[in-house]
Amino acid sequence: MIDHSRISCETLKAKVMSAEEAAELIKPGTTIGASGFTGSGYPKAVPAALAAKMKKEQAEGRTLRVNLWTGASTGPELDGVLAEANGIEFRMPYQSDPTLRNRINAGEAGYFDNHLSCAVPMTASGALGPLHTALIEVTAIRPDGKLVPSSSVGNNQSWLDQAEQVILEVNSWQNEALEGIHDIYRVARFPNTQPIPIVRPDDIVGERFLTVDPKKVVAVVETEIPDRNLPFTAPDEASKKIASNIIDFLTHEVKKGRLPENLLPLQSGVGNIANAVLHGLGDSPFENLTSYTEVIQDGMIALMKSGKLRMASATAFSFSPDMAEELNNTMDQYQGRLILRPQDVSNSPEVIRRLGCIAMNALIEADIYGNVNSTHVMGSRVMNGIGGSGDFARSASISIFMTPSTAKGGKISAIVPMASHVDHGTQDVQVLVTEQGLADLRGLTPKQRAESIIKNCAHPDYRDMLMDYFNRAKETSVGKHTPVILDEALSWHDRFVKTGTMLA
Ligand code: 0RQ
Repeated sequence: MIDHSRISCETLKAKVMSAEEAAELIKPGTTIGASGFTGSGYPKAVPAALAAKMKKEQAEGRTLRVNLWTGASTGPELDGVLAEANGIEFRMPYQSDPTLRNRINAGEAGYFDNHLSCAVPMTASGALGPLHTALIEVTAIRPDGKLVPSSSVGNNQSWLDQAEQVILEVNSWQNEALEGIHDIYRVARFPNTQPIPIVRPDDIVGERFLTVDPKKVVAVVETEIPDRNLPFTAPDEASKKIASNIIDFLTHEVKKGRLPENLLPLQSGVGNIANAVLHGLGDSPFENLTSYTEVIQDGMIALMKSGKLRMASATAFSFSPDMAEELNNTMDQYQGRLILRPQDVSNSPEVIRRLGCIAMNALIEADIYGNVNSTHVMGSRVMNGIGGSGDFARSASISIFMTPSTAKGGKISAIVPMASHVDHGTQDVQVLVTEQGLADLRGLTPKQRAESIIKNCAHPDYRDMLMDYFNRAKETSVGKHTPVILDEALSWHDRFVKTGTMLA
C-alpha cells in the first residue's frame, strides 16, 4: 500500500499526479537525468509510462526517443523498458541491462561510456548540452521540502541542480530508516574547486538530504515498487581460489610492514567475482576493516555481520533481492556504519588517493603485459562499461585486477597476447590475479611482467601457447622493450570469432 504520509511538504503535495500525466511532461529528443545506481534507487513508474507512450507514438508513425543520463546501471523498469521501446537515443555513463546492451551492440542506441566520477563535472560544464528533466526517486519529502534520498545517491543532487524541470518519484517501498545514512556533499565546480574534506572513510562532510528548488518541481508521483537487482551466483571454486590468492597477498604485505594490520579502505568492484572475494575476506585474519567504495554488495554486509568490517562508504547499495529485503527491514541497525554519498565523492580520485584505497576490480581480459580490458568482448561488443574501475585503479595505493583464467567453458583465455580493447593501461594495473595464482607487477619491466603473468595467471591450456608467442616476439619484434608480433597479436580473438575457440 502506498504510504501517502511520505510527502509532508504542502507545496510539493499539490504536485502529485499519475505516472502517465508526469510522462506527458517529457518531450521528444530531450535529456533526462535519472536517479539510479545498479538496481537501486532508480525511478520505476514514470519510465514505464514513458515507454508506453513511446510505443504508441511509434505505432502512429512518430518518434519519441530521449537521452538518458544516470548514476550508473539501473533496473529493468528504467533501462529495460525504455530500451525495449527502442526509446533511448543516447545513454551515459554506464549500463548493464541486457536489452539495452543488445540495442547498443546492434547500433540502435548511442552509448558514451565514461568514468563515473567524471559524469557530473562534464555535464555541469555544459559539454553534453542542457539537462531538461531530472527524474529522481526519493524515500520521502520533508515538511521543509528537503528530500530523503533512497537506496542510491549517484548524481541525484547534481541532476536536481542542473535540470530545467524536476519529476520526483516518492517510493514508499524504501525504508524510512534510510534517513540519516546519506552524506550529500556538493563538490565545487571549476575554477572554484576546494579539497573534499574527507580524510577517513567514515567522515561526514555534507547534509543528510537532497535539496531542490520547489519551483522547478513539475510532478510528484507516488510509488511502492521494490528495487530490483539480480541475485549473485554462489562463489564457485575459481572465485574462492581468487579470493584466497588475494588474501595471501595482503597477508604478505602486512607481514612486510607495507600495509597496516587492518589494511587500508577496501574498494570492491561490481559482479560475481568481486562479491565472492568479499565473502572470502570473512575467513581471513583481518579485523576492523573499512571500505571506501562505489557499491555495497551482499558480501560487504556478510563481512559486517561477522564483525570483520567496521563501516562502509559508497554511493549505492547493490544487493541481491534477498539482501535488499533483509536490509530494508533492518536498516536502523546500520545507522553510522553505512554511508551513501554522491558518486563524484565516493569515486573522487582525490579522496581515493588520500585514503590509499586497495582497489579490487574484475576484468574481461588482460594481456601478457598487464593492459586490462574491462568492457569489450572480442574488441567490439560492449559488456557494461568502465564504471568506477578507472577512478579507483589509477588512484588506489594498490590496484588489483582479478578474473577466472578462462571464460566460456575454457574456449576463451582471459590472458591474451594483446588486449582487444584497453581500459586500464599497464601503469594502473599493479597486481593481476586468477584462480591459477597472482602476479605482483610492481616495479617489473614489460618482459618481466609477461613472464610473471604467463607463469602465474594463465590457464595451463594456454600457458605454452602464450610462452611460445612471447618467445617468438622477443626474437622478431622491432622494439625489444615490449615485444610484439603485430600480425599475430590479435589472432587469438580472430580464431575465436571464426572457430568458436581460442585454442589452436
Ligand atoms: O558472461 O553473463 O554471458 O555468462 O562476462 O563475467 O566472470 O561472471 O564476472 O560478473 O565479475 O563481471 C568485467 C564484466 C566481470 C564486470 C565484468 C563474460 C562471462 C560472463 C560476466 P555471461 P563473470 P563478473 C567499479 C567496478 C567493469 C566495471 C567495473 C564489469 C560475463 O566486473 O562490468 O569494473 N566491470 N566496475 O562469460 C568473453 C572474456 C570474458 C567474457 C568474462 N574474456 N570473453 N566473455 N566474460 N570474461 C565498482 C566500484 O566499486 C568502483
